[in-house]
Amino acid sequence: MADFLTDKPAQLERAFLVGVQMPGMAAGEAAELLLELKELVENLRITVARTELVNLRRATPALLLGSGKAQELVDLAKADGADVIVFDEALSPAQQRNWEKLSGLAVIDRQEVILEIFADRAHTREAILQVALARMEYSLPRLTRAWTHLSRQRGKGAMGGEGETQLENDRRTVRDRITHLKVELDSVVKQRDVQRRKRQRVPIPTCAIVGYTNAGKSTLLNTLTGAQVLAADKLFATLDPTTRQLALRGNQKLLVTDTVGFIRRLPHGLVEAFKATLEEVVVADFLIHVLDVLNPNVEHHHATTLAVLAELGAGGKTMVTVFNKVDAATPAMLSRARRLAPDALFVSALTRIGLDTLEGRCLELIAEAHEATELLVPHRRYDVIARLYAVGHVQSEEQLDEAVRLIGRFPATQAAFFAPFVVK
Ligand SMILES: Nc1nc2c(ncn2[C@@H]2O[C@H](COP(=O)(O)OP(=O)(O)OP(=O)(O)O)[C@@H](O)[C@H]2O)c(=O)[nH]1
Ligand SMILES: [Mg+2]
Repeated sequence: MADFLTDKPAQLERAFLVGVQMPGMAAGEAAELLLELKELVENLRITVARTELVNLRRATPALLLGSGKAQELVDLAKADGADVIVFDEALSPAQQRNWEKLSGLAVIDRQEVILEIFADRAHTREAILQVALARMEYSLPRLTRAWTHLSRQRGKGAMGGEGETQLENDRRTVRDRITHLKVELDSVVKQRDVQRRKRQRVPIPTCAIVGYTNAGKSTLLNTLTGAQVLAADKLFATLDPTTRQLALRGNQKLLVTDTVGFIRRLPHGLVEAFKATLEEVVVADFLIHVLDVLNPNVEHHHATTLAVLAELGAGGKTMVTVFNKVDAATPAMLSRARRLAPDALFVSALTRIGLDTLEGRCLELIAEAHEATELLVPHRRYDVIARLYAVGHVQSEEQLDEAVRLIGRFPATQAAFFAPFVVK
């Protein structure tokens, strides 16, 4: 199949960004989103020539904006030598097509930019398949636009009968590929399931680190567990979940999973495609929500993460909220954060500030989930005691004449094993 879906953005070099303050949007929100769009576009190594913020009173079906305003923007973009116009608002396939016709430039929206970054970052088979699927579904209704590009490349005229046939063929190819990708993805997901079930046979409590992209999730996992996940000052550095074991006080073990970052206006197709990966979030015993205390949009990041979690069906999960990067924060940033989430902890994943407190909080959550139980284990059943130390948490151990008296906790899945020794 033609590579017009993957090649195009790689050729683009200078972008003209348009933010739209839509009716009903909070004041300044579009400006903030536009700044974030600039960062996203620069993450694709595309130079941003200019950003323009448009106040819109009523959206139009053809171009979203009025035609006078549209022409004005096209002139500006051309004067800047831009080869692509990027909208922060989602454009319908027809609007995108109309803009391309009007400007003769490539026209994309935030969703496509995010898809491109994900494609750029995907390295494992599962991530590559997930991103490919999301991109195919995004491009299916937009193929007419791609055909315009193709026909120009091939030096053909405007759409005729031949173009329509070609379009039909392209659509069929894309649909076939979507079906194919889904089947492949299914088998990868099954493998992951097998791995997870293997892990669950040794039932250690689990938690997932979630949060906005670039908050410091991977850095936190690395510092806590000595893992070596790539942590970098770029958006969506992590696409694949990594799980590592953390040994808390009293030899309480905890499995910690780092996950893909969230962002505002995350393409719905991506959330869908990454649902399997994000299963780790849904099955975790509790979540650590990491926020970048330095970021001026931290309130929006907080809300976005909660919204995506709700969409994943993980809205009601027990959660520790953590403001990261306090090593570089000003007092004003700290008090703002405290207002946003009064119960939150303040840490620096980089310099280890507050990590002992975080580990203590994790211990409390594990304790709340599994109540302490009294057990009497005969001396000869040393295996039972060893297992309690391995999969649970022992608060106290007392040697009696005929048995060992233990106060401790174990996961519910192990209840049957320990039941004969539990003191009623
Ligand atoms: N000053 C400071 N910087 C930090 C801290 N923790 C992380 N960072 C920096 O923040 C940037 C992003 O860190 P990551 O750990 O990659 O962030 P992430 O949340 O995993 O990001 P994605 O995988 O892109 O979602 C990196 O440049 C880190 O060095 C911290 O405690 N203090
Ligand atoms: Mg990461």
